Amino acid sequence: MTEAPVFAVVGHPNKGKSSVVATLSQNDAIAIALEPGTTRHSQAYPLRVDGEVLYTLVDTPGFQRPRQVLEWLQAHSLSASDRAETVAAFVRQHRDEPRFHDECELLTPLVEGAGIIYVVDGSVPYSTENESEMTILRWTGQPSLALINSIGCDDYSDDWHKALGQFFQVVRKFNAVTAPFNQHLSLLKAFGQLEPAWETVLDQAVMHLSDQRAQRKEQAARLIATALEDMMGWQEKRTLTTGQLTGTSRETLAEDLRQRWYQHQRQREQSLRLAIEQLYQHHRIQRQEAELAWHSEHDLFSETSRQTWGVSKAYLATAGFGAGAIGGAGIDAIALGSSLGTGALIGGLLGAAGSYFYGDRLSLPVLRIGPLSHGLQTASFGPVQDSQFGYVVLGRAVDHWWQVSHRNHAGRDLLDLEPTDRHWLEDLEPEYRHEIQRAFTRCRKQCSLSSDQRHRLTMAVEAALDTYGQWRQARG
Ligand SMILES: Nc1nc2c(ncn2[C@@H]2O[C@H](COP(=O)(O)OP(=O)(O)OP(=O)(O)O)[C@@H](O)[C@H]2O)c(=O)[nH]1
Ligand SMILES: [Mg+2]
Repeated sequence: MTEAPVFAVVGHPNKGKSSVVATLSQNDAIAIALEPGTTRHSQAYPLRVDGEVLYTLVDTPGFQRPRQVLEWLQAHSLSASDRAETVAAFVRQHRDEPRFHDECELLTPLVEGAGIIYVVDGSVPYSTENESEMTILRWTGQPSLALINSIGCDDYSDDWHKALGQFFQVVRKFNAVTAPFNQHLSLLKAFGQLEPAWETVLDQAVMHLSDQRAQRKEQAARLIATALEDMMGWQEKRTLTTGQLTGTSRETLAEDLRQRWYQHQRQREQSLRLAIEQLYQHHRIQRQEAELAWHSEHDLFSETSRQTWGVSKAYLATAGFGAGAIGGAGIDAIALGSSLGTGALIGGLLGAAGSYFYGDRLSLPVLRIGPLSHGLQTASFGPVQDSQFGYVVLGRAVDHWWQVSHRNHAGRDLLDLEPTDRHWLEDLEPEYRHEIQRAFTRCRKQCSLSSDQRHRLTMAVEAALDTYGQWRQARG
């Protein structure tokens, strides 16, 4: 098989070279910073899929003294035919000279056969200063592509385009932070067309990356479905002796189990988020909501979450489950203390800790005390009595997945999970809506799903991921 291509990402200091490397190699560990001179040494970052290297990006320091280098090259070249060899000779002779350290670092991969990705900032005006470095790069004779990566808001990309077109075979606009995935693929294809030796291997890379993206979505659906099952069926339990039961007030017991139940749910959501982020090779995302930030609007149990992600009665009615299936029935049952078994008790219903559980619109988990057996009784709290909780978890999970799967690895901003809109679910096919609702009801009643039911929920969640993506796209 042909060796995987290597691309050196080169340019002026502080123009987004490392950002391009981070995005194209899907590596968020690469140092990116406001200060010029962040990258001091060349460093190779292979992109692997299933253990196979598809291509390697080399991050490099920026040019420091391009005019002096070009003067040296011009003084030592006899004809156009020896230019690449003259660049190699420059590197050999100046390797240990501190003043040309950065040039030697960045030219070495090119001398060794790497393709060129030249990065400029299209938000600042074109300057002839760049011409020395572009000339040096042309002298290497390597396949070359220029990227206009706009860091600021102004746009001088037309001028850049014209100038770059004089030096590079292909010129593209590519914003390292915001470029969508299909633009990554299109860059690879463009490179394949520049260099026939790389065409097949880059076509395969495009295929592998597309397959990987589809598989990641399937895996994300599985992770979300499993979390939904866990959270909808979760019960906090404690075994008590008769003495303990009479010594502890039921209120205290209910409060204790309830705290644990909430904590579990919050932590489970956090662990789902981490798993999704790892799936997409994002290991350093900072989220706005801190773990257990109970009082913030970002909290799973906040009123904002309910309003954003909960579904309306009308939605459930159209899902074929009638308004009676939600809210009211559960609350009535608790209030009457009926159908909940011996000793059922409402565990600190409303009000405690403020934001808990969506005011009076949802039925709450309740404390249940099982029958006495061999001097022991089991107290349990949960599962949640209402499917609405599942929709809140689902909406938050799908939104988080979308943000992570559309985030480039050059992104360093906080992940902004600002609430959007609840109505996306109304675009989901009815059969999948039914499937989700059915799964929620089963989890509440049976605490878990059979493997077949879990599979069907996963399919429905995957359809929900697609629906959410389309819905976001339609809204720009
Ligand atoms: N908004 C925006 N900012 C960017 C983009 N690319 C780079 N930046 C910012 O520009 C600055 C420099 O980015 P780097 O990727 O470190 O640039 P570099 O060319 O590797 O810099 P040196 O290693 O110092 O030569 C950082 O503050 C980045 O966040 C972009 O596409 N959009
Ligand atoms: Mg850098």
